Amino acid sequence: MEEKKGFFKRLVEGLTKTRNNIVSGIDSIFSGFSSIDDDFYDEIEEILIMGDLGINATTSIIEDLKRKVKEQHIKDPAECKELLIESIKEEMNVGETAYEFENRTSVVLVIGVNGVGKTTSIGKLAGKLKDQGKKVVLAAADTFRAAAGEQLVSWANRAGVEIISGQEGSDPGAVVYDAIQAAKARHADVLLVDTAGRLHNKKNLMAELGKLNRIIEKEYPEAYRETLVVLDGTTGQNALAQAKEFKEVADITGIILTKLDGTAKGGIAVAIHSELGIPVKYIGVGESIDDLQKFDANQFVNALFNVSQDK
Ligand SMILES: Nc1nc2c(ncn2[C@@H]2O[C@H](COP(=O)(O)OP(=O)(O)OP(=O)(O)O)[C@@H](O)[C@H]2O)c(=O)[nH]1
Ligand SMILES: [Mg+2]
Repeated sequence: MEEKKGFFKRLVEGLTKTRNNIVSGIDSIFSGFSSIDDDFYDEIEEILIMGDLGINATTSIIEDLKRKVKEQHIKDPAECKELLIESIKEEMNVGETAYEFENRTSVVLVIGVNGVGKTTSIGKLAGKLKDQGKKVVLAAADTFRAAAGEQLVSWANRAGVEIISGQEGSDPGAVVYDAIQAAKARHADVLLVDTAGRLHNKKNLMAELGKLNRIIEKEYPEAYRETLVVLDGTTGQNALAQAKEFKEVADITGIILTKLDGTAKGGIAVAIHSELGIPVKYIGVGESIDDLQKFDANQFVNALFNVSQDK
């Protein structure tokens, strides 16, 4: 229980900027309007769009809110807050968000553009899994620059897990191959693969991912597969655009949304669910090893509106 409290508090703190951006505006609408009319809905709509929830999600949330207001014969704008929170939660419901790979022998491929937080997220995830008693191996398949490998080595040390690296400039496929052999030999539970984030054009990205996927399929067919795209939450709509591009070339199974602690654009998590139907599985709310959390839409929206986690 104690741990859970700390966990929710971290999330609430991490989302401070987003909350200030969305919620203070919303609250002033709820208290500023004396009746529920088109202007009232327009103002809410504007706040949600400014909060990076995206046009699709916002439109659908407002429609849902209107329907609820009508059905329940609500007259007082102040009563709409609970309904709005409910509508946002429903918008994010994309079915069961699976963490199946955590309990299987699995390979997790982590992809994303430059600097979004791939390596950091892998380090945090490794620490999390290790704490659950899992045996974790990291593959430093970002061989593009030496510093990338060193960065992952220091995360491996921090998390207390093994790492397989290659020389700078060596073939990422060879690193993945070696890492699979190591994972098998050591009976590892989860193999986390870090990849290079240099801006790929679509063709290169497809070729590279195709190659890694073939190696994994051939050498480790029994492994459960997970492909996570890391997105930098501070980039708002840009993150959404990146996710769309990755979705076109890879079978993405989930999103890690990072840097939510430093941004007012946390609403993008809603847009990703709503527009892509891909679950956000983890969120980064800081730079330390404990700052990666499983994403829970219910908890996220509660933290966003600073309402108690029991709701
Ligand atoms: N505040 C904050 N910073 C983060 C978070 N996740 C990552 N960072 C920081 O973002 C920067 C880039 O993180 P990396 O993990 O190196 O990103 P990357 O995607 O591996 O980058 P490349 O390998 O260069 O493509 C680092 O300074 C991290 O500390 C987060 O959740 N919150
Ligand atoms: Mg990296």
